[in-house]
Amino acid sequence: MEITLALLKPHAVRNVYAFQQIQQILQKNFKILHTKEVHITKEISEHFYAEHKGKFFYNRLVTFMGSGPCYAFVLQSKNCIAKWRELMGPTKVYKAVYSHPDCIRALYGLSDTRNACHGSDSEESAVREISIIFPELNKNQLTAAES
Ligand code: RTP
Ligand code: MG
Repeated sequence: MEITLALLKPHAVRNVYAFQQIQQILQKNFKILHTKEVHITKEISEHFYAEHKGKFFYNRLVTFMGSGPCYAFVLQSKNCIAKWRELMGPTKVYKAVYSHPDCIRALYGLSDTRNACHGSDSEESAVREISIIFPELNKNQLTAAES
């Protein structure tokens, strides 16, 4: 079993229809171990997206993530990292629309940055990102959920 972090970004949480549709997709495909509404402060966002520091979209991304509440989910299933990223679709919304018109980012993304959702890209990122967003969970619990 694998675990991953899914984050619904501010504009997708504000859009009630998008929020309900994405939640249904999550419930259908994964066991939801933890969920909460989270306000991602500038400090949390800078830590979370440290790998992108210096890129042209970094400031825009950090500002956007703090523009309203996000919704976070710890998901569990076989291959859930790849499965959730497949359901999200390509990072860039214009590519998503052309190549995977049914994916979440094609349906609810607004721009390359406001692309509706986030998913961890590896087991290491999943544990790191879950610890940032859910600091109240202890790392041993997370590692146990992965086995
Ligand atoms: P994520 O980390 O959010 O699951 O998405 P990802 O792996 O598909 O994309 P990544 O390259 O890690 O980028 C992280 C987030 O930065 C924003 N971004 N904006 N050209 C742009 O304006 C641009 N490129 C990336 C997106 O919000 C992306 O999800
Ligand atoms: Mg990424």
